[in-house]
Amino acid sequence: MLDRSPIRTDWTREEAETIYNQPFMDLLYEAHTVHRQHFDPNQVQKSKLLSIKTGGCAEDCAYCSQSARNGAKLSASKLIEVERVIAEARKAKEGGATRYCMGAAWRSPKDRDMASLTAMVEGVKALGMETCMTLGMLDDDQVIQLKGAGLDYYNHNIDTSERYYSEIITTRTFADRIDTLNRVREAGIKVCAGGIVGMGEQQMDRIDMLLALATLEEHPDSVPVNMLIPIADTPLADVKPLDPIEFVRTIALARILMPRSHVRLSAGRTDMTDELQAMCFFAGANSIFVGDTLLTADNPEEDTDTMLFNRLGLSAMDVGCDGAR
Ligand code: SAM
Ligand code: DTB
Ligand code: SF4
Repeated sequence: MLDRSPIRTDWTREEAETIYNQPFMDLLYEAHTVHRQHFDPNQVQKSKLLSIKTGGCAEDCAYCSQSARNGAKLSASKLIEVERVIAEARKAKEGGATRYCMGAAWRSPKDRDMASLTAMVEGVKALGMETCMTLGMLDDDQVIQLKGAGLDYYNHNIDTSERYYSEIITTRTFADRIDTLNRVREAGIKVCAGGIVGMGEQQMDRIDMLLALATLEEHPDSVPVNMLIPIADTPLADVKPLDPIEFVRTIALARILMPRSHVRLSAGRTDMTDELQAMCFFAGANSIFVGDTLLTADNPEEDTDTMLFNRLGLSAMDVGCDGAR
């Protein structure tokens, strides 16, 4: 019997594979047991996303609508005004979101953008919300400035396994992503790091992606698991959809390997049934993005999520309460 109860960063490939491939009912039972040890299973955190700079990105991520190198037709915008960000965050708070996540289609921020970015963090924090940003790779000085403004979380996904990485992105390396994650953690900003599944990867890539996160010096505080949203005209537009059971297995493995992290059921919920989402919550997902748009793609309408929460007896986690037991 494997010892699975403590928080571990020394998981092996064999252990992760054994967990992932066990009979589905055993896997669900194990994941839910771990989940209950650390969280209230009836609480799900709600985060709201805003694209603060859309399109025209220099990177070539094969899944993304915002890459200037993909054939996608999204036009590039400038960084939006600080006041607009704060006004949108206020609306999100009124709608029940406790964390506000601001995303930019950049390889990395320019130094001239830092004053606006820090003002956004300060303004959103002043509303009593947790702040999160996702801006691409950061250098030491940028990390220090964001920490100084009070940024709570930085989202930076490793997206897939190291092996599959170059099939998906060629303009940066897996190691570049890990460097930024280490810099963010060392500065004392909480780390949000996950990836995307359903990009034509093998099962071992899903396992290795989660293993890479679970064997970092510290587990990320949040682990978004995105189901690929196929975007027309991108290289992954016609990839074969992932078996939903494999998706639930991925969520369950994330929960078991990283018991105290918020596992976020992220992109792709518009194509998921209520039953599939319920199974993901049972397997340990306890965070979602709310609002009808993610960064550029669709997300379920607020009413749809309210109905889902009511059907399942779920409630939203409060800010300041991370839900952990
Ligand atoms: N440019 C920054 C970066 O890449 O780190 C931040 C924004 S980027 C859009 C944030 C994350 O969204 C990506 O790392 C990826 O995991 C996810 N994402 C982007 N397009 C997606 C898609 N079509 N389906 C699912 N997830 C997607
Ligand atoms: C994450 O892992 N998923 C969110 C958030 N972090 C920034 C983004 C999902 C983007 C989905 C595609 C789009 O909206 O363009
Ligand atoms: Fe740019 Fe981020 Fe999209 Fe990659 S995922 S193309 S870095 S916006």
